[in-house]
Amino acid sequence: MKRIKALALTLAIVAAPAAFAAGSMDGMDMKPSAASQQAPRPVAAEIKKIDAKAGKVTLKHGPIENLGMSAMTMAFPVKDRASLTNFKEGESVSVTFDKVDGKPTVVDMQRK
Ligand SMILES: [Cu+2]
Repeated sequence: MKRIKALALTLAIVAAPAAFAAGSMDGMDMKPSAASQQAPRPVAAEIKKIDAKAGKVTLKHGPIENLGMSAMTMAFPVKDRASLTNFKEGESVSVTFDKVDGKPTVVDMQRK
C-alpha cells in the first residue's frame, strides 16, 4: 500500500510542469486592468521652448489622460531640470507627466 501511494505522488510531481505551462499560456491573454488608465503614460510632444534656468519647458503636447488635459501648447516645470540640457527646441519627444506638489510636471522626457 505504501508503495502505491509513493507512485501516485511521483506521478503528480511529474505531471505538474505541464499544468504550469498550460496556465502561463492563458496568462498571455490577460488584458491590462482598468486601473492602468489612471497611470501616467508617455505622451507625444514637440519642444517649443526650453528655459533651463527656470527648469521649464514649453511643449506642444497631445492629450494627457492621467491629468485629464486635452492637446495644447503650454509650459511645464521639469522634475529633473538638469535633463533639459540634453534637448533642443523643435525636437519631437515622448513625455510622461504627473502632478508634483499639485502641479502638472514633466517627470520623464525621451527623444523619439
Ligand atoms: Cu496642457
